[in-house]
Amino acid sequence: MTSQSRVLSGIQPTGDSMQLGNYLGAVRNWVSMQDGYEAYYCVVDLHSITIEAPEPALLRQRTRIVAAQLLAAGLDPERCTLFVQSHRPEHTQLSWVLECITGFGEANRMTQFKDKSAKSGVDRQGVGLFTYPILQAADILLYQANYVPVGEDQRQHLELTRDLAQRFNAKYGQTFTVPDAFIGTSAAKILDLQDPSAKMSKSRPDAGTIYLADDPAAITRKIKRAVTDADGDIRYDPETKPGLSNLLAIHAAMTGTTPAKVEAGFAGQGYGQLKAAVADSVVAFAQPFASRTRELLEDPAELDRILARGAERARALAGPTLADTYDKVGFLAPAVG
Ligand code: ATP
Ligand code: LTN
Repeated sequence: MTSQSRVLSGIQPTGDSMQLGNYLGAVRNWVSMQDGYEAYYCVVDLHSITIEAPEPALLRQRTRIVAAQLLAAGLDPERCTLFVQSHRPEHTQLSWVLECITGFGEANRMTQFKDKSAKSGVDRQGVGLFTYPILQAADILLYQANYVPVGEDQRQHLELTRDLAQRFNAKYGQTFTVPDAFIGTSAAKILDLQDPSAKMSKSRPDAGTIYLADDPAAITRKIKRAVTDADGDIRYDPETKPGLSNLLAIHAAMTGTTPAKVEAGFAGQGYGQLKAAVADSVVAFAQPFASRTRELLEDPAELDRILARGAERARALAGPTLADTYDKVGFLAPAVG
């Protein structure tokens, strides 16, 4: 047995495809962390109903789509454990205990709740969105993960997870590994192409979001119409030139270099040339990715088998952590036999 560090991360099956920010900010790192880490990746369907639950058949379909896209992106079920959150009841079972040690004010400080509930208004928002970060903490702590590869927007949720792990450990004795966020650099926050003050997201208007399932013409159109600025200078400066810097960051991530090198390579050229190059680099990835995803989706039974095997493997870690937690809290164990 090796004692490799463990990683765990999750993605919601919201939308009909992942978007470029999911891939560059998180999933790309999931793929590379399969080597050198014991890796657990989860399609967090429970989290995905916190804003609004889609038609049941659509949610099932989206769950398979995300799983297929993760495999198309390079996850290998032989080298990682890929599973669906709702297949493991331990997630909600641990979440309850963590909810009971989370302060109301502490949960209320989560900025994602404020952002996401603004649309419907807090009074009409379901309570699940409020407790969302606590379920996320349960996802992570059940597996004793050391690292959690996520985008920048998840930093605060990881802080809460660490706080809850430390609080529980202090009260009941060592139970949970305290995880670290693993957040990349320039691609950790890909911005909306139409509104560079917001992150790119599946739940924002289409024009600002590149879905990896978009066809080449749509990808090219969205990038050509991306909001930049009027000074015409190709310079990486996320503070004063967020739109343009976002394009440089995307191009750098897609071509395996740094924004500074992309900037240098485009010295003296115009925004049009840069945008054309960015579109080409994204299309070069998205096209084979989309056809691989389609192939995988043609055999849903095989996808379901991969996910079932993943859930079985996940049980080997989640089960003992939950049992230990319940025992420490003092829940009477059911008699055996
Ligand atoms: P939704 O709009 O439904 O909230 P989302 O597109 O924000 O969805 P999630 O499923 O919540 O995506 O996130 C999956 C992973 O992708 C997380 O690690 C998250 O931090 C990362 N991520 C999401 N958007 C971006 C982005 N714009 N840039 C970098 N990383 C991102
Ligand atoms: N909240 C995360 C999704 C998520 C997650 C997790 C990420 C749910 N559970 C556990 C890492 C680890 C988001 O990306 N919005």
